[in-house]
Amino acid sequence: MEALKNLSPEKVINVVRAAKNQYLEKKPTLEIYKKGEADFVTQVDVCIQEFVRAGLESLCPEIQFMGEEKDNHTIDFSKPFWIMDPVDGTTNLIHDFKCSCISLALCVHGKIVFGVICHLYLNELFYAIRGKGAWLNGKRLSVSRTTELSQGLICTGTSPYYKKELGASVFEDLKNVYFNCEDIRRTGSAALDMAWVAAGRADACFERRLCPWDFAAGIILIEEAGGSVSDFLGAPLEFYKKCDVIGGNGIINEHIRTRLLTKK
Ligand code: 2AM
Ligand code: CA
Repeated sequence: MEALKNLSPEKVINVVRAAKNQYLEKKPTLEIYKKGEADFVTQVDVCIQEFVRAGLESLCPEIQFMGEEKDNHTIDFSKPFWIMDPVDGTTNLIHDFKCSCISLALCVHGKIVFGVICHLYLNELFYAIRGKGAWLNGKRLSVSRTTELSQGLICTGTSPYYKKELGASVFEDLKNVYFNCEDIRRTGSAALDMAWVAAGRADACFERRLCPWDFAAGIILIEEAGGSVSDFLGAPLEFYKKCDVIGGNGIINEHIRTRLLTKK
């Protein structure tokens, strides 16, 4: 927790909020570049990342910065680092589907100690501090109490960047969960799925092959709200590679895990 000692969570949250506000006020032109299959980056992603990176650097210059829109190969994982997705839900942003967020987490000695997820269109800012709970606009969050998968609302993503490679097995897994739960939701933002699990709005979420910036802040939100997060085998997530992610209230996670044919 050393890195947090001189760091005010409020100041970090204010940087994230300011990034959202300057985006909403200035709306940078939506120039779109393609990174891979169904995988895009816009001028908005780049502007928000640079705004937050610079703000964090002035607050705490010794903490490294890992961001989706930069080269991260020099990160020393044994030292503290931020993990940021400037826009989680970029495809939504491009379509004006209004379901995107900024996601920022602080990783210290392989553990997330602080996380913020800020909805770009709703007045909803989620944050969590290790040992101090998960919060939404000042209200403490708890995961749902649902115990039966048949009553569970489950968020998922379709891993569209790996459509040819994973598409068939993703939909096989989806079918197995869908026929045993109340219903499925697909927002297009893994970070928001996780924030909404922390808020008890959904009972669990799962998606294959997510990047660390998609799930880092969501981990601490769900855990501090009383739930749990793991990969499809039940192992903790790691922050230097892509992971298959299940987050939930802790009971529903296990029900989902048994329904997934694809364990890797
Ligand atoms: P993004 O909107 O920041 O691109 C959608 O299924 C989820 O997967 C979103 O959270 C999306 O984040 C994320 N995602 C996008 N590109 C990805 C990639 N190349 N690998 C893994 N996850 C990705
Ligand atoms: Ca992104």
